[in-house]
Amino acid sequence: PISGSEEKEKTLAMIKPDGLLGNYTERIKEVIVDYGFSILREITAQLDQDSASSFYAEHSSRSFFPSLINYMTSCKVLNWIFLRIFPMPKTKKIVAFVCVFQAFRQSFDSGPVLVMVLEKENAIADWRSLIGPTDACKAKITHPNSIRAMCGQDSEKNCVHGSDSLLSAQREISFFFEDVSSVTTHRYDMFGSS
Ligand code: RTP
Ligand code: MG
Repeated sequence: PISGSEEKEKTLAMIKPDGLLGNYTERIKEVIVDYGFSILREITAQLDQDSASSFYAEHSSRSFFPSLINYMTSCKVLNWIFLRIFPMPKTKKIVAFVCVFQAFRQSFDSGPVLVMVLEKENAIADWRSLIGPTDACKAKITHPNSIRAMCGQDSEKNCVHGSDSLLSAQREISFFFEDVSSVTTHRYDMFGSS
């Protein structure tokens, strides 16, 4: 039998667009290393509508889904809107400018994400507890030492992601990394049954 204490678990961590834009990457990585995680792999990715929707597929029926997808992707409709404003009559133009303003705000909120595979014993639960609750406003009160309290803004722009179960970790790691299996132990390796 394989002893649990020798197992090292992997989880998927992500620094979301607000975290990258806010220059929190180095601070978050310091916390990661201080807490004994190894950063096995990392990539910067620009999620598009399809990839973000697929990554967060479990939330596709939630009311916050469209907003979540906008937050996680950069705005490609900006040019499209601009090209259509000039021929418009006055009232339509005003509406259009409001849309452009929103799109600008959106494009500043969004951008690439930094995706990492973290490894340690109990990595999934430990990373979740380190990032804190989903709502960064609440995190600032109830979990002031959490990463979301440090860098997040609200219930959506909460700076970081963490897999919430072994199944999610497996799915999410293989979403970004083809060649990383989600749980390894030296013993598994020794017996050749990774
Ligand atoms: P994550 O998956 O990103 O690690 O976050 P989580 O488990 O703490 O929260 P989850 O329920 O899985 O929600 C995924 C992401 O959707 C956005 N969200 N917005 N406006 C809202 O009420 C709301 N609720 C969730 C957040 O960005 C959340 O991290
Ligand atoms: Mg989640």
